Amino acid sequence: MPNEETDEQGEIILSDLPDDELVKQMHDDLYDGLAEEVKEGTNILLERGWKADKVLNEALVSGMTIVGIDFRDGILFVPEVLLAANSMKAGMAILRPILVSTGAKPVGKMVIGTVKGDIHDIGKNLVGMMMEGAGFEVINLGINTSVEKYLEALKEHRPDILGMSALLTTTMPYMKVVIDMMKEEGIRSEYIVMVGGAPLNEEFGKEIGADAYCRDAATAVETAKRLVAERRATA
Ligand code: B1M
Repeated sequence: MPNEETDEQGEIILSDLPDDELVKQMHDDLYDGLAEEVKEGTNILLERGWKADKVLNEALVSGMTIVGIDFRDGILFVPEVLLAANSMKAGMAILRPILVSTGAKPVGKMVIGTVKGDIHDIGKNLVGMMMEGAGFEVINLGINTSVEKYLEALKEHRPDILGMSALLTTTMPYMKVVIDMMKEEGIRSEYIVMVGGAPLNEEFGKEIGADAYCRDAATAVETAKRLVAERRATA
């Protein structure tokens, strides 16, 4: 028998759920890798007047945190996590135009990429999106970025900031490889270097010679604005 929130086939009708249950259902759908359902839920919350960053944090990022815990504990495996990641990206694609819409002229330029050996890109893309939303021009180099590719991009685009992301303890040392090569080439002081990713911390950022470690996308935006303003004031 269908109840108030299910249809004839017993499927849940997302639009009939109150906000809190819809968010929980979206966490389940993300966990199960159901991209269409995650997209539908994202649209429903926006139609109900939710701000894009609230949908992002409460429905998508929190859902991915649950996936991360079960991945760590060996309950979920790579194929399932890939499906979950794709569902998250499907929701993010809807939020992207809203998060980045800004008529202002660029307040600065950033080149960002996930370091060599690492294919995690959700957090890096989120940082890129939020930076664009704050008025920065962002050149996204993608994943598995070699030192050569970073340096080429710096020469080609002449950004204010180089952003690097790493999600693995085995790939985070590569950030130092890039910074050391910038020093070797005598170009380190021309750029602000910002780093981020779940296994990093403030101390690691200092140790490798970055200008800032950013724990999340919002911190990255605040830090970028502050450091660019400081640099321009002393130029
Ligand atoms: Co992977 N993975 N994964 N994974 N994965 C982690 C990172 C892990 C913590 C899971 C776990 O064990 N709990 C673990 C790493 C352990 C460690 O080294 N400490 C892990 C592992 C082990 C692996 C593999 C080795 C698994 C295997 O093959 N056995 C493998 C590695 C592949 C490789 O890269 N070579 C692997 C593969 C994968 C998938 C492909 C299945 C998939 C990635 C899909 C994709 O990205 N397109 C995946 C996923 C999805 C995860 C988890 C579950 C989620 C990551 C994520 O997207 N988080 C992750 C567990 C976790 O982190 N809880 C895990 C959501 C995102 C919004 O947050 O990326 O932290 P985050 O970004 C934040 C901040 O960190 C910060 O701002 C972002 C937004 O607020 N930030 C920056 C990030 N980058 C920044 C750059 C900046 C500033 C801020 O620059 C200025």
